[in-house]
Amino acid sequence: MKFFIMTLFPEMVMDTLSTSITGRAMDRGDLIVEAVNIRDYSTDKHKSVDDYPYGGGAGMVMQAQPVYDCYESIVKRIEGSHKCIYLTPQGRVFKQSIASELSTEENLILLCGHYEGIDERVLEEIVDDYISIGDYVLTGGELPAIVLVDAVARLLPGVLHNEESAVGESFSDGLLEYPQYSRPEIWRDKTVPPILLSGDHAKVDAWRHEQSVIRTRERRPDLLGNDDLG
Ligand code: 4F9
Repeated sequence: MKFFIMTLFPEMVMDTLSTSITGRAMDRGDLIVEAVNIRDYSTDKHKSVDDYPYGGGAGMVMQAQPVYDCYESIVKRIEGSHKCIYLTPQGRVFKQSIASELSTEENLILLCGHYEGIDERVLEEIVDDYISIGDYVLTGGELPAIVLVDAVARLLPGVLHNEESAVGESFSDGLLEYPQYSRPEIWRDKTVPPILLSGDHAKVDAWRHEQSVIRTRERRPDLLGNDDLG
């Protein structure tokens, strides 16, 4: 899968995604990320990309022209299918099932806004999907884009080495993950649950599933369709 990220801060996106697992996946070619600087498409002599909002009000609005020309330059280079996503608090709220749905796309173009927003007319022309990563306002769409790429990338073939690690985890079955333990067997007088030392894999699996259900009921009852701890 290839991600194109339309942004005014390409180094913010590339520096972050070049770190750790996503960075190694990029080095291997299992994940391709290209940040495209919207400012490079400004036709203004001062390379400006924003202007005052019609109707007045605080802040600046990203202009349609550089965003549209940036988008067009990307689409021209894409061979297969693509989908353009604008990261905005006004979108559908991102969750694991959306990451899973997006992981089947050939090319994703992510649009990161800044200032008070982007001229509505270019959004109408190019955006296929509006996605929020939660009900809060950030200074721009870059962090949400990074979150989306990370969540989708780890579902792609080859990105995680352990084939099981993207399967038996939180949310893949709608439950939170069970508690984990590692050495030493006793730490500050706290022991490891004895069943994990038993070597009985069936019993370990049953215990872990039970812990996932208990933990989900306690911490995220909404995931079980409950609003309270009933
Ligand atoms: C985008 C916040 C997606 C949450 C973009 C300011 C944003 C955001 N989810 N906030 N620009």
